[in-house]
Amino acid sequence: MTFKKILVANRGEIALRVIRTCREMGIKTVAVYSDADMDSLSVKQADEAVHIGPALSRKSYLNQDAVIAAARDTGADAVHPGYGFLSESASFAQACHDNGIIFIGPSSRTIARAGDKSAARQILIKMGIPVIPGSEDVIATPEAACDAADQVGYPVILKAAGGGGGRGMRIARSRQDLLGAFSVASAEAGAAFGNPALYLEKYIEKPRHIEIQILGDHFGNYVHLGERECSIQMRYQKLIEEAPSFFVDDTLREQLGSAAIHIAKAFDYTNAGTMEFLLDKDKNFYFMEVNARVQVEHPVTELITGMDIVRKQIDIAAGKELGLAQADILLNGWAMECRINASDPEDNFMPSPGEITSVIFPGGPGVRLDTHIHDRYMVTPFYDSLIGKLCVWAPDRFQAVRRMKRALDEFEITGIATTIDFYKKVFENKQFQDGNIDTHFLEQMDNL
Ligand code: MV4
Repeated sequence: MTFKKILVANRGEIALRVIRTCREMGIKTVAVYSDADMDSLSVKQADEAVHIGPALSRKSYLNQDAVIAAARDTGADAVHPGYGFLSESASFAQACHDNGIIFIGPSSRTIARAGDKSAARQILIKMGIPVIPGSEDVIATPEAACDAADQVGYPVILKAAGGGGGRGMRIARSRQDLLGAFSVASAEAGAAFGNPALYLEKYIEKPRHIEIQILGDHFGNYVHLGERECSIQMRYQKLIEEAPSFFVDDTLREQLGSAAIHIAKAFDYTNAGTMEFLLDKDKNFYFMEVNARVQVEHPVTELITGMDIVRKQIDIAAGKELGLAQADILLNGWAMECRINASDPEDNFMPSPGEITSVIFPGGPGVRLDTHIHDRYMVTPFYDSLIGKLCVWAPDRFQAVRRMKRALDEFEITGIATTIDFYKKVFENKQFQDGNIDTHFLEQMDNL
């Protein structure tokens, strides 16, 4: 089966990204847009466009009924959710299925199972996949937390059972610390997720965040596409990603890839997915979570494998076999991505919406820019501040760093604040250039 028409249930650079692959595949596209995105490039480049509501996400891009109605009204065979918004909504995936529309992603059941961190943890422990040592389930009292900490040893970290991203997290290096941290973490978790429940884990000092891209089809075939190094984060938001990782050797890559495919099989995972791991300084790895969507940073994997991950997503959703064996996946060269955000590094990375009065894009050998912005584009305050991803490929990391510096120097955006100059500083940093990075790098980087 091949799709005749795909509705792209997203906006901005990822909507454009999906439309581009559809056009190359000869598949008609439907864009959806809110009041704020009426003049967006994805609306211009799609074959059709459907207005789905006001700027507020809840009333447009998160409005499941409006998106399903747009797909039905335009006769779309399938929906590509991109990332964010409805991309990891089990109920949306189910609603697509119930309306005879193919959801380009894992099944609703898989999305639900991957989203239940505590149940996922139990499944993986039974399979012998390394998960971070910690409490089996949520912890009811500070004293129970101390008992769990005595089992795994200090330092420990308290985490919110109701959601990730670091909110409600507290590190404790002693019993005293833990007794004091428990109520604060629980209150923060309750405020952030409406669920004060906490669980506890052994704290991994200065970990690296490494993730493995996998592809799985409906015939039980799986491959992994190597790792992405995602440790350069600010307040748990990824800023710079690269593939491969300076920290991962061939043996570790094979171990991580094999673990990722085992996890995918355990979740009966189909389509593109990412398994996130934390690595300690001794290269021990621990499963953290499944991301059941195409990720922002997928281009760095595409650049070193020569693959089009969105095309593979569409082919798998259309019932095609992977047509790839692990031996076919060759990693060539080095890729890096800088997330260009409309936010001000001089003002605590506060969002900086407004009109782009002029833009000069970088280009030339080994430069890829995934963006929806243009001259006079109005950056809206309603959505994530990501306005583009500047990616480079080069034969090795040293040349990739030099190419990224050259591309950043070419990239000019006026009218709003952006993270471009911040990245110039990072790429001048000796520690970064030497690949000596972990999740605490930015906190420690001098002259931020
Ligand atoms: C951890 C950790 C160390 N030990 N868990 C941050 C948000 C959430 N995804 C999990 N996070 C962490 N969990 C244990 N047991 C360190 C972090 C962490 C982190 C993880 C990935 C990427 C960036 C990070 C930045 C700070 C802390």
